[in-house]
Amino acid sequence: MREIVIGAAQMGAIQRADTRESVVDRMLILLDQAKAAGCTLVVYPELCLTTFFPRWYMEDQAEVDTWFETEMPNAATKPLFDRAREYGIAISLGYAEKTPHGRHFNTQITTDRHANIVGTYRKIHLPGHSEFDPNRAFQHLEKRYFEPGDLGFPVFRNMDTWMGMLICNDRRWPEAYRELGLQGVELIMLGYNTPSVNSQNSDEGPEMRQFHSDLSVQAGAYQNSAWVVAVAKAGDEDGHQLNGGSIIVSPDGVIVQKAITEGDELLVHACDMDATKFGKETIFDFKRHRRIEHYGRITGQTGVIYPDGTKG
Ligand code: CDV
Repeated sequence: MREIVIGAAQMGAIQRADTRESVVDRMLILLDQAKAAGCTLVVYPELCLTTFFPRWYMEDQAEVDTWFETEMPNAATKPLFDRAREYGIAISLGYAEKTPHGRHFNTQITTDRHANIVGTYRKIHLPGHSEFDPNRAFQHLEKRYFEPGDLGFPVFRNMDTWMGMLICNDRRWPEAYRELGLQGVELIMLGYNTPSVNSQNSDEGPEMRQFHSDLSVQAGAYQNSAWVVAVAKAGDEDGHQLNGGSIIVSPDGVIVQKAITEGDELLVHACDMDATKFGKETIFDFKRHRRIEHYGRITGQTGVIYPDGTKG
């Protein structure tokens, strides 16, 4: 048995005016709760240090850059790293990263139990658009503020486990999980900010959005026989509602923990990494059952091409 007691640290709303320091104070409270519950790993959401700023249209790059971190840890997050080290708890969190070369990524990092960063992932599937769209109920400008991740889908060894990360929209893409699955991933950590209503279809509300989220995460877990921890930033951010519904999913695809609020809330589950073995050695033993000679379109083609040659 290789057990990791995992805390999924859902976070409630962060308003545009909230400081990073006030957010880190909330993250420290969740970390204290995780320590009391015996957690050795805590997962925080996507872009968890600020409000979900891609909903705001900005033209001034200097203003955009105020939402980004140029180093990690930094002055605001150092208390989190210090306490995580003191507690011996590994942490995973998402933030907007500006690199020394001036590149902008939607990033998640994971530390070991000594607060050393041992894994970095930069979001590959960026949803939304890059210019102001008057036809949407609200904006989703990730394509404007970030470039697609340049690190692929790394899997790294931490806490005697093969770990990987995804970020929000990535969870809807089976290719993303499979990239991790093909590296033997046992634990996938992901954070999300999912607006409760589709900006292009007001009929798609919170229940359907939660269904799609759960469906994607459960399928990704089952089909790769891995634990998946999916953690929301939720609640009302300056009048914009985000879904909660954070979950911890077993390698069978079963939800073993689910958030019941849309605020700061810690889910705890003792996850046995050896529980990933059965699926990986039987129905999803990739080396025996995959048929890559028939999968050429997966990497050779982006959009739909119908059999008559017309493009979708
Ligand atoms: N932050 C996200 O990536 N949000 C998307 C929304 C726009 C659909 C998501 O997949 O939840």
